Amino acid sequence: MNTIPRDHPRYWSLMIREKIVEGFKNGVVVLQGVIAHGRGECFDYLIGEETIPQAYEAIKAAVATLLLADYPVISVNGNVATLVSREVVELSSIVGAKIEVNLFYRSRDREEAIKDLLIENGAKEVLGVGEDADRVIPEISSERRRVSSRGIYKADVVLIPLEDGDRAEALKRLGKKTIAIDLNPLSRTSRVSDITIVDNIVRAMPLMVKVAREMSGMSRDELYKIVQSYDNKRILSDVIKYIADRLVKLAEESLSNDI
Ligand code: PTJ
Repeated sequence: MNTIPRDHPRYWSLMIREKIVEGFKNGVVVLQGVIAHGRGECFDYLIGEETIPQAYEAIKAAVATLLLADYPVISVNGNVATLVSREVVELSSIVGAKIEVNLFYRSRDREEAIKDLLIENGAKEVLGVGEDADRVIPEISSERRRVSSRGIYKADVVLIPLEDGDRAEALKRLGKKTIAIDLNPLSRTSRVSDITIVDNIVRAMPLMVKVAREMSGMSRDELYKIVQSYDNKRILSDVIKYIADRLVKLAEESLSNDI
């Protein structure tokens, strides 16, 4: 990993890039994942590289949904594994979710590398690797269609960070509740999901772990109330307005700026 000077104004962003590059070198992240990260960075700039109130509201609804679920599953791809394996394991143990590897660019080597990384970070069981991906989601042609009968296939709620739109739609058709983490509020995944957390996964996942710890003592009634009052269409619309307002403000500020 390259050393980034701590006092560099974009230290954190550059460190995250280094993690993605390291994941690529270790065979966890695919080259297309490096590009996808760049798209994410662009949207992160637009929201101001912080967890905005709409994302926080979505996180609370997501955690409540996971805590209420009968059979929740967290779907993990290469980018997710390299950035937040530890948090995936922590969240899964608090909400009682299974962890399943699910890849767009599937290869046996990548499945194993991601499983190893999750196990290194404390996972006891990782589904969706090799023969365990024994079911197929109908109507999807990508490798994302392969799922485990003990995992996503059986799940009532699936957390799908950095997902592609096709599978997000297919999971909905199968009657699953989906929770997306996606910096792009305009993506198909964001629009078809029941709950969309528009935030960088490196901020969203640690926050989900914290919120899950806080909410794990709540009664089912309290959790239901949080889920029932949540409206994803309103949240997405508010996120887009948030970005638009922020850009207008920045444009006005730039007029009075000397640089
Ligand atoms: O590991 P694989 O083989 O499953 O492949 C993973 C990628 C990410 C390459 C694959 O799922 C893919 O092509 O995804 P998309 O369709 O590019 O969608 C990824 C979405 O995640 C985009 O909307 C990005 O803006 C968003 N995104 C990228 N980085 C982050 C992010 N969202 C939250 N946090 C990020 N760090």
